[in-house]
Amino acid sequence: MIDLRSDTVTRPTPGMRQAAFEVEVGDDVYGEDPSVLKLEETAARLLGKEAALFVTSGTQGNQIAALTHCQPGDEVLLEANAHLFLYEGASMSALAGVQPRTIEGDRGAMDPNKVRAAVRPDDIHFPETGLICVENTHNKAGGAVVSLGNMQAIYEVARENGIPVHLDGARLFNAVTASGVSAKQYASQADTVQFCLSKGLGAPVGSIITGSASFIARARKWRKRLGGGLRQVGVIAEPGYIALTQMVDRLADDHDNARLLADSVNQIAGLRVECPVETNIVLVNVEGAGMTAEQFLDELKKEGILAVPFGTHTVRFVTHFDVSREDIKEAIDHMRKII
Ligand code: TLP
Repeated sequence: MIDLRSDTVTRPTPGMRQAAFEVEVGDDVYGEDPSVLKLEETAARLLGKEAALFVTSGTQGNQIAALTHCQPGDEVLLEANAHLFLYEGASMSALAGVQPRTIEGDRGAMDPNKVRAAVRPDDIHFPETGLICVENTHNKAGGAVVSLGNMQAIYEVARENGIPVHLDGARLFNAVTASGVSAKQYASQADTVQFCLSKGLGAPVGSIITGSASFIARARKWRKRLGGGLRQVGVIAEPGYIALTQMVDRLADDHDNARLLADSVNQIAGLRVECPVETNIVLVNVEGAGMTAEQFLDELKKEGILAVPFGTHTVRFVTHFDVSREDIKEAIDHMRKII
């Protein structure tokens, strides 16, 4: 199988497995696991924040951010196709008791003027605007990099109004790799950042939230309330540390492979790449081949290729550590055959 469903399918490297085997562990709820402490310190330093918290997943990180920033009844502004809005089971509403309000973006970037216009005035009828969320790279926009300038402009609006900004940086290091802008620079345009260790960076489990020391102290309590206070967690934190310190540079290979996939797909009549490929995600429209996404995916599966539907006629392919350039060429050959 050539699995292009997501970069979440990457398996831990032999080095990560070995580290998990050998690592010295302690009880993290007592703050005694050396690997977790090392990972959190490293992540905080890398992003230029006071503190960091190791959490089980990107979804948990985003939800802890919403719970820590907001009060029930608040409104959260976010892009119309944000992961937080589309793919987290409405957990913001179910858990934090907040109301999401979406703003249609352009390749994942919200217009700062629209964000300003959406901030609620002080009026007894309205919710308080409790949080603004930005996503970078933007998954549903095909791995688009949201520019630092756009993030700066949104952060400006947020500060004018005393509203915190949370960055869903599940694939922040893909944005860093593609743009040359550092993680610290992106993180400086948000109060809190969540990024995933378990996507292109290859760790088996885990995400990080970074922010001020007081925010992280409150977030730690929310993590505990959600049952996310783990014990001898070094067995997953140590692979996470390897992901963060050794796996960032290789993301460029995934981006090259995504471009190869996109260029080759565009040469197959009936298939069309929907948007520019900036990172490791390729959205392919199959309507011209007279198929729905599901039909195309069924045919792909028969050929041993996996991808996911991203719309009626849109299929998403994600390149990652466990697919080689050869695999991409093979996948293309199968697509040609199907067409
Ligand atoms: N995205 C997954 C699916 O949930 C769609 C994927 O395969 O892309 N933020 C963004 C931008 C994400 O893309 C994801 C995962 C998350 C948050 C949630 O991370 P996890 O899966 O660790 O909860």
